Amino acid sequence: MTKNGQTQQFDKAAFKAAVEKHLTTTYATTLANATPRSWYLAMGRALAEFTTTNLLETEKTLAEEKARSVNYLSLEFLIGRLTGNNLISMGLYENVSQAMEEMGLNLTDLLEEERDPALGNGGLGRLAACFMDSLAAQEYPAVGYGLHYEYGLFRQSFVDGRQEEAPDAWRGAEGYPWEVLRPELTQQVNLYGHVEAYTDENGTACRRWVPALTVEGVAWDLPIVGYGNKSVYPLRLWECRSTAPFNLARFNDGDYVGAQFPALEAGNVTKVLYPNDNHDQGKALRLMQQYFHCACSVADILRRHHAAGHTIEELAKLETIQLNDTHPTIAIPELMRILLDEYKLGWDAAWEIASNTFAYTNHTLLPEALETWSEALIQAMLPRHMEIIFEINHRFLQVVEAKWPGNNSIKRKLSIIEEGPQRMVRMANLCVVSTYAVNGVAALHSELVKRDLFPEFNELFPGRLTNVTNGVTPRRWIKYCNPGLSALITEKVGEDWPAHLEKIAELEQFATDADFQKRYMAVKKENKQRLADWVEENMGIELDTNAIFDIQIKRLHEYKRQHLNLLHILSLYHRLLNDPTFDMHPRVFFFGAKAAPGYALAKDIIFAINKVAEKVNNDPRLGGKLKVVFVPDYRVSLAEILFPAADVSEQISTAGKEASGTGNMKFAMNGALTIGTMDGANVEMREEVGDDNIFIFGLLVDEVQQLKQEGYDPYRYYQADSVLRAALDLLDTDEFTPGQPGQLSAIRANLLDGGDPYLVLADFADYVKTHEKIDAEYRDQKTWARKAILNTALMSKFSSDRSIRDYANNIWKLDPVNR
Ligand code: 73E
Repeated sequence: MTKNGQTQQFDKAAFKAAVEKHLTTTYATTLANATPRSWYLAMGRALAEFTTTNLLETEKTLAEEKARSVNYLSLEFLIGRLTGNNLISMGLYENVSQAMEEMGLNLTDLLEEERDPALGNGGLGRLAACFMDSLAAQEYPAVGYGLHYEYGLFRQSFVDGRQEEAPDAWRGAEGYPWEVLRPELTQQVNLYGHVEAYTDENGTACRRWVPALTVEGVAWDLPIVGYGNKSVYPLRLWECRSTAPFNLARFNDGDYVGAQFPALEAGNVTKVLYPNDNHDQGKALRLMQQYFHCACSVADILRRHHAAGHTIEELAKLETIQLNDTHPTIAIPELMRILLDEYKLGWDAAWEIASNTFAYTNHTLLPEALETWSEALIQAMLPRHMEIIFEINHRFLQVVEAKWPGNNSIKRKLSIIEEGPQRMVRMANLCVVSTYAVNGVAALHSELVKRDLFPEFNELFPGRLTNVTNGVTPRRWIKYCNPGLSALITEKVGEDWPAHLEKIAELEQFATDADFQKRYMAVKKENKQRLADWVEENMGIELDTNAIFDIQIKRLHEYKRQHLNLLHILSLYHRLLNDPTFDMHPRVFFFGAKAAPGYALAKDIIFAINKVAEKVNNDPRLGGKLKVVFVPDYRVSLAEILFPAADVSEQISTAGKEASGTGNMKFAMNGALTIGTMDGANVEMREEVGDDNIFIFGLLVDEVQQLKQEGYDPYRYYQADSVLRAALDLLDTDEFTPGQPGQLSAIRANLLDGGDPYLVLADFADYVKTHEKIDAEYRDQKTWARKAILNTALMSKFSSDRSIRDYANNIWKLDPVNR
């Protein structure tokens, strides 16, 4: 790496020529006719020439070094735009900016031409993207394996306040400039059919799968560029294609549509990302996606392993496979099938390899998100895998019997197969039984995994269940998205903090420095202005940047309690209109959230917030003190504007429900103060910044559990608290939907008669009181500045570099390989 972080030989004239060449030969346009979009595409292709070369070089080095690597298997990688981020990692941002300027173009504008690749739903997919960035930055040998969805997460718009969904063709008609097709890596994937017994040439009884359908997996690589180094790792995304568009025999029989059936079905497998976050829908096509992903990935891992000259017996020594939640679990029986049926290993030898290769990350305790698949479905689609799952379970239940002799209720509870009218396969149980490590994603969550989800497994396999607290990449989430803050940090602690976030702690000494406070708050103000400009331009709402910017951005889910935030807003509205003594600092409440298309209450909450926003933003009686902004189509590129502009970060899930959260970390790094419950990683953030620099409220996990056990009665809170009552009752009027009362009643009904499953009412009073404290403290700008600076300074633990080092040292046993 050179002094300014440049890892590339950069020849400006050659680069400009390459851009022009792509403009004409790849995109068939002329210099005179080129649109900003064609310039962006041509620039992307010119840059991808560097990354593709380095990707191939990195592959070669790692094979030659016989390095141990991690394979990160995930159905989701929410990578966001690559161009700006890759320029930073390559150390070429300034050079390219200058080159483009010489061609009469503004780099910042060109970067806006890129569509977000939204190949994920929320935190789980975004975590996978941060982890790839940190693996590459620290040169831990890695391949990310995912799916090449034709359509990413739906695009959201609001029509009269209601969410509408549109398909997201993220690659555009021209294709994505950063991706490279790897035809030589194509895999065949089998489906359906039956299992047959046969005797091999040695007289051994064997079994084999006779599939009914074969499809093709085509690999597209996206470059994950190591920050400040020369390594480029592949994010390998599989696209499903049909092997033969026609079944000739059936075609000749005159069955034209039937002959195309395999093509139609195969063409659908990687069409679209399932839009559910923290929810399992159990659709057959989703199981097909999962198997397709696993079959291609496992085959590719074995191909690399052999190409590097290793034997199958050495697999667990050289490769580890991390399962990002249970979505890629079917990779376990897939590897077992290959070892048993293709390599002809005995069960014990195969199990020894497989169970030492896989590790599993649990991301959620929510019962509706724990995956189960019907045995009948697996049996039909993957008959040999079902046999292998039964055998794994059979042997596992013998271990349970040895530990708890004669205890059938424990066996029923731990069994991989759930008995019932429809037998179901519990994917999490299969994972815990078949992997060498299982981790939760924050300290509290991992304790709850051990205590509440898997207590018997923890006894049976001591040491297998551990914690790795999540993190986020400081490259995208500070350096790239907050250039003002980044310049300030660099001035005070030097320029290598993005790769060594520990350095950021040196800012602590400036927290009380009046001059630094001023400059830090000036940067915050600029970032608030950038967001206000976006809102004005895109939504036509005018905002005052002196107001407190209070932001909740995450998927819409009851457990995340956007409706608690809404009730607080309603209480402020009520008090501003009815209590002449009530005073508050002006505040803008921002929301950004997509609801799963089938999640009715979540969509009702979006509608309610939009309706309240409409009224509040136009009500002169409020004197501009209260504004509500629900940004449409919340996505990574919008997050990059929202996080740096926040004064207050809303992290208000019911304690015990949010496994970690990662937005909480991005906000705090960028100097927002958190209002949060003792949930997920909030607990560890409080440990880092100290109780004075975070606003904690609400019931603790054990209090939540106790209250539920005692029999929680939301009406008690409704009757006892007149502010709460006023807020809830507003939802039953036509205040926000003139002439149409009852349009917002579903939320009130869910909270009162529906039993308030996430204890919104129980936490309301403390939440309101804590917001009053925030209001008071914001008025003292010096104190606020000190606290905001301390939040930035004390967040180094939450770099995903630290998370990856924890995985590498404690789970994967992986060493970096420097290029
Ligand atoms: O708390 C977050 C966590 O920060 C958790 O809800 C989320 O994962 C993040 C990263 O660890 C998560 N997403 C899912 N489960 N947990 C999920 C489940 C099914 C489909 C899609 C996503």
